[in-house]
Amino acid sequence: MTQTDESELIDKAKAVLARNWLGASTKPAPQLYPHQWSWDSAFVAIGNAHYDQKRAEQELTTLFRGQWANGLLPHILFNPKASQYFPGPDFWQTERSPHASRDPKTSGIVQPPIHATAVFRVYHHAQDKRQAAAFLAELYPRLVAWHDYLYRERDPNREGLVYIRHPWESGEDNSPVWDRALKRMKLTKDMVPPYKRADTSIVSSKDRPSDDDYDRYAYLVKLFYDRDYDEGRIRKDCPFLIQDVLFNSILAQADRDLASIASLLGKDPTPHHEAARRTTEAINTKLWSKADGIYFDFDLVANEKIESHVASGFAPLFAMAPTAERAEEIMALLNSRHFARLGEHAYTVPSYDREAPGYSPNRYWRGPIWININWLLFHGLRHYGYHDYARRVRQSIIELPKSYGFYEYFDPQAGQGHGSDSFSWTAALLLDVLLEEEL
Ligand code: 2M8
Repeated sequence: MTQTDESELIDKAKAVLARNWLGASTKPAPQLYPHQWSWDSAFVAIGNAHYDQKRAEQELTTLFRGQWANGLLPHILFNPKASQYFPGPDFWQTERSPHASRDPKTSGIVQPPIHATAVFRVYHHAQDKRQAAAFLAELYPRLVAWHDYLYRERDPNREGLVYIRHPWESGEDNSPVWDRALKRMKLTKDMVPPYKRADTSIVSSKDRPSDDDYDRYAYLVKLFYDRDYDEGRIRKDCPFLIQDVLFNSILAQADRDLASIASLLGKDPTPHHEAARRTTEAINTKLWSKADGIYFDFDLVANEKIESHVASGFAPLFAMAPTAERAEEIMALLNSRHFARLGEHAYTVPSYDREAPGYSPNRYWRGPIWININWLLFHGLRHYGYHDYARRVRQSIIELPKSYGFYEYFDPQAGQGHGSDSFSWTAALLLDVLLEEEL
């Protein structure tokens, strides 16, 4: 890529983020996602950090305004000016919880906890370190409360692994990993609260989850508000409780970044290092499959591993969990016809095994490439010294939006974009890899 091409691409990516700016935070996409989403905002801040410190900080401080009194960081902060999204604030009924934020209104579930990592990166890139230190001091107690919430409420057996209780909490909503748990829910009409989808009038229904899945998503939300968002009661009755590889890998790295933040503030980093150690150890002991060379989620209701080959099963690389020997076993599967072989003409990394039944190059989280998963794997691969593969993943992060537009996800063979155009984290993470030093 020439310098001119590169600076044009950078300008285009910045324009996507500028277009999606809501005044104090960034929406993930112009129409499909009109509110503030939790992990999207963290990725956006990681991109912004390279050229607009103030905006990067504001993105995250705005997000934490929606934090609940018990530490829960909600997955959506609702934009009162936008109504075209299901489920909106009325559906969530979070006012039933004594802990919920009243203003802004929020959802009642969470998303992968990449926030401490984002906060640390914003500090790292800051030009004005005094301002950035004040930002760290403001967010540190909130991040601590967030991680405390996860370990206190979502890890009842103190295993070091936290559970998710809704596919939306994974961030990978329509992943095949949830299929069995969702099918297990036998629903009758009266169990599903009335609702109307908004997504399929904006993007193709071929790319999105099915109506049956949406019934289950809605049913779970009802189960939460019927129990006033009391985690003990939810845990007792919820048919969907899963220890997710991606969520816990992100948490382990975030614990480490929280430790770095604590040290910068002159506080004791030890508890955060200890949390990271316990979580990585539990990922390695409970979630690893030696036979397959990948990590599997664990279903706490069925008490079994979910043996599905998804790209986020490689996410422990990002958490630096595997030994070097285990990383070799992972590479044997990643660098194969199941995902993407080095030297073969395909973009990396498809979200689902290309040889698995149900693989689709265009259906939401069932095969297409997602830039955020690529970004996590890129960092993991680089850490383990797989530079050729890491370079290839980095190239996909750049090439796909450059050739096909700033889409939400991409076909691994054809490259074509799907879902929403002008998608924020695609732009933000492209900016991050372009503006970071070259490999
Ligand atoms: C998608 O999820 C939302 C629900 O949270 C949806 O489908 O309506 C996911 O890709 C999720 O990871 C992402 O944060 C969100 C906004 O980009 O969209």
